[in-house]
Amino acid sequence: MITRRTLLAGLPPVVAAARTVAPPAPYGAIPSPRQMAWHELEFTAFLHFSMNTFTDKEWGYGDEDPKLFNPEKFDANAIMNALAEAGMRGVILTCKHHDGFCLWPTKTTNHSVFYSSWRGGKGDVMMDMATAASQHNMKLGVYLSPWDRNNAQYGTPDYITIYRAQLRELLTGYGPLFEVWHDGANGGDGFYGGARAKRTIDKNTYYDWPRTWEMIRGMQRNAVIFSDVGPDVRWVGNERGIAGDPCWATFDPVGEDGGPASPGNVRTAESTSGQRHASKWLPAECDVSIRPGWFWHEAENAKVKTPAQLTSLYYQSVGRGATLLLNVPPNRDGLLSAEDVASLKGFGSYLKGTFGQNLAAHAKTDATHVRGNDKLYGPDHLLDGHPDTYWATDDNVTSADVTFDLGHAVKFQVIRLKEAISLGQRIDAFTVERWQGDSWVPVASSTSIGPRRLIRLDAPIIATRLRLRITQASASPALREFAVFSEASPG
Ligand code: FUL
Repeated sequence: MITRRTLLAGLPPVVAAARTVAPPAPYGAIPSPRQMAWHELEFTAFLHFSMNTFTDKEWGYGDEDPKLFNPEKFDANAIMNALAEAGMRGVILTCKHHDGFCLWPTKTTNHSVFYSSWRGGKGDVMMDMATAASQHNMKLGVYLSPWDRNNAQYGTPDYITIYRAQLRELLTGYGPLFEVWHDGANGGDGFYGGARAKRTIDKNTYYDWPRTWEMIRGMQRNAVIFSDVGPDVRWVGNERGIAGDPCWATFDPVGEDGGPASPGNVRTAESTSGQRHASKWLPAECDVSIRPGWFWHEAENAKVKTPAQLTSLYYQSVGRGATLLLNVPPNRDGLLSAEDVASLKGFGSYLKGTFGQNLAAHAKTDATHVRGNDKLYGPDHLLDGHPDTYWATDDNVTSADVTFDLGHAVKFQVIRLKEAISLGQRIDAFTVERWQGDSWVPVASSTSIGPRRLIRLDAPIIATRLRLRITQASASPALREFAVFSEASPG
């Protein structure tokens, strides 16, 4: 007769254990599978490249001659290579900025590459990017500005039909996309097909965003949708690339007047830190340019952020659980400038040199609490590098410690923690200590973890034993990683 005992005895220990101690129930809002995949990207590129590159502007009026667009040496592979080398895992292209010029041969307007001098009107920037992205194992995303200063219909319902047709072309013609990006800059002066007028729209109602988002879901199920209010990823509330500390992954956006929020109408002060215990999983993305402007300008070639500045931004965005969307604008040749490539290279080697190896990976662990005393939830999982395993405690335990015996003196400067976010954001505060002489001495304390928390110490320290103390949690902790790293020099 097959009993439960004989059945379990035949299974590998981990599976058998899975049947005896149930995992913790999720706490609060939890990420969707598309958000889970997006969190793993950490660091992605923005490419602001368009008519403005040739007119030396940041916001084109919309009356520019399409013939001006002519990036003779455009090489999507070279661009992609530099981005991938820097450690970026995805790239978002400005398919259309506010001036309305389209980087793909759209059927919806005459204001596109099709009417440019570039490749005799036969070029398609988006297609080249899609091909290069798949060759470099990079994800591709699109930015399609809702505001269109070229289009005669802007401000009327007909423009919404055009905008959606443009989305349809982009979302059905270039393979899988990871992110669809809409900004909140909307309405104002423009060419508008020759009207040269000022057109204002109602940010809450004009675009009927819920209908557009539904359409996007229908075409690209796995793509996250970004805007000031999500629905998948929120703007961090500034263009400096800096998340709040703490930066909670949960957020309930509210309009500037306290009413309903929409892209372009949100209390951005609250976007930076999110809100603990909000009802939506709506993590922050930090967009920032490697240069002062979003587009390439000759005059800014000497103002490219250094690897050390990028490193500092990385800790203030990725290190606080957000994603870093770093803009690197191609120049008039259609290539990244040497200054930008050099900086990316320096920063990329910092990332590789620093995060290649968890120096605590072989430590002996010991936890004050383990869920059901079951190895399946044991503290070794903090070190196994596996994305799906975690250390957890029983439901009623909201403070607990893990000690790490490193076996020998280890010098490090960076600490990384990750929660098992499929179970929600559970931890409110923690401390890391080292054993010094005859007592535990605090090394660092912090609050939110979520997908990731990096702590960069002012100077390297040496330790043989470390202790992680979860000092406050809203639900029993479920932690995926504890790691320490030695910093490489930036650049
Ligand atoms: C803003 C735009 O107005 C800027 O030009 C830039 O594209 C930035 C990323 O988003 O809303």
